Amino acid sequence: MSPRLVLVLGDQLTPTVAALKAADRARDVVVMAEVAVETDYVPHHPKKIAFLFAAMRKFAARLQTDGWRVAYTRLDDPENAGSIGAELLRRAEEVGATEVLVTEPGEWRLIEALRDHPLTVRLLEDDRFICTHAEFEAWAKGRKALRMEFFYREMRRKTGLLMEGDQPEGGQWNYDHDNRKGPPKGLFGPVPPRFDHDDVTEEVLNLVETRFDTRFGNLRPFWFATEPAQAEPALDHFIAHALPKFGDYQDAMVTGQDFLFHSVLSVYINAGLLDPLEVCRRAEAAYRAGDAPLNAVEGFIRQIIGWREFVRGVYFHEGPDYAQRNVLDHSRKLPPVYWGGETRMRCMKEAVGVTRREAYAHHIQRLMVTGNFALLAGIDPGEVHEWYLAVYADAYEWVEAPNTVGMSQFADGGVVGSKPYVSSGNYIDRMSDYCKTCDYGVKIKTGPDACPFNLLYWHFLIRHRDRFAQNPRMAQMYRTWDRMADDRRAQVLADADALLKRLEQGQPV
Ligand code: FAD
Ligand code: DLZ
Ligand code: SF4
Repeated sequence: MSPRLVLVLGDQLTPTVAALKAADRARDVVVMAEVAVETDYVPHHPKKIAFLFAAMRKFAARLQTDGWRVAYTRLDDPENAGSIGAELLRRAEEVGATEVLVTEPGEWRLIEALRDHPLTVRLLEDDRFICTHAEFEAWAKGRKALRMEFFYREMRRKTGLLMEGDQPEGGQWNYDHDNRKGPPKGLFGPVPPRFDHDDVTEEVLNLVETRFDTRFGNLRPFWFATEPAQAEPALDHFIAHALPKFGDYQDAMVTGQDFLFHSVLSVYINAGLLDPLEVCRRAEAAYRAGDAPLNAVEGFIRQIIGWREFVRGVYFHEGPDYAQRNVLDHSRKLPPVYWGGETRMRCMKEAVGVTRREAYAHHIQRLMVTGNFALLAGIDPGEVHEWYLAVYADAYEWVEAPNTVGMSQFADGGVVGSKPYVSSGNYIDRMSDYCKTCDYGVKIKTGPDACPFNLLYWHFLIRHRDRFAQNPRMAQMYRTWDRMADDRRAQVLADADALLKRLEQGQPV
């Protein structure tokens, strides 16, 4: 019998991934490839590329030790055909294969390329998720709106996590009302463990340094785990040191504290180095042992079996055009501040700064600083989407697009969230210490020193009044606007227009 090719992509680094389970190690050849099309379709952060290549190389070595025949192509291999599709053709000819087994990729772009491929490609559902496509479709069928909260309850029932029979632990499904504390002075969180470079990682770092030296993002210091034997201690560290306060300070932002009580595990979970269900079971065990409170553990588990599974369901349910949606018709270009350009805004400087250094920012920085600003300023959601996909080490379209295009930019018209996540500077002031050292005044509402969020917040609400005025959760804001004096309203809108003009001209704000 002729061999088949078994394609393993950079985020499929799990020994039991569907394509490997379906393959025969005595017959088939595993194909893994570092290719320019994947590194360049958006300008991925150098740390992300280094993480993926180091983890891919180690995974390939492990498969070989386990008896698999692996055809691995390095980026600088002179034979490198440059894309996943072309690499499959080259390897097929080499070994005489006509058929490919592949676990369904997490991006429509790649799914479509594989469906159109001249070889016979068998796409297998990725079963590393808790909810199958069929289960999500059955849940979504006939619903007027898809809401994470109701989906999440199904996932609690399915997994049995934090359940007492058929009831939620503690009597409530969601403890979010305990989870919105602003940061007290001097709050600091544990630093995630840092891993030394071995020879494999060092070789990858040298390659990435040479090939991607002009890209946005610092390659070094590089400290990510690149194999399960490192990712597991990172999980242990989170459970022991950060989980107990995860809930309380989930929304907090503190200057110089890049991680606070966040897990920094998405990069490992999404690439397949950690199993999401196992991560949740570890968190639940900490609760049962009395080592972490319910609000923290429920909040953490909800992010994984709730939000993570929900956004994946939405991505596949909505179809290949999802990332191009733009219902608010926003068209401004992404301003240079997102690429580290000069700014007077402390919050943007902090959020973009950690992104540049670590290929990471936590959820509230992504949602309520960089995301909020882009939405208020009317930036083209396609550009915003490409930015998030490029700069975060955990970003693949299945998870990034619903979070960006949906949750953050409302460009899907309310599929992911029932209202846009917008706020004035007041929210950022409450949840962070940023405003204390900002050149703008968070309490200033008009004029050159007014916080840009204060100006743009009203501008956004007014330009989209037709769409949002009837939303019961937003009606109060329109009443506040209508009660303002006419001259004040005119001043706010004129100052906001001037700010937007400066953005359009590429001037710093
Ligand atoms: P923690 O705060 O410790 O949360 C625990 C885990 O829950 C995470 O590791 C992650 O697996 C999961 N999780 C939490 N929130 C979400 C969410 N909204 N959607 C999916 N999973 C979630 N997450 C990504 O994994 N990849 C992305 O490309 C991505 N892009 C985002 C873009 C925007 C605009 C926004 C607002 C959010 C995005 N998120 C993305 C969700 C979230 O911000 C990250 O999962 C989280 O910041 C990762 O850091 P952490 O591991 O420390 O998370
Ligand atoms: C993100 C990424 C990058 C930068 N490079 C590669 C690569 O060289 N080879 C590969 O197999 N995968 C890579 N990836 C991940 C894919 O682009 C894609 O995002 C995921 O496989 C989608 O599930
Ligand atoms: Fe950001 Fe406004 Fe606060 Fe400055 S004042 S840090 S711009 S929210």
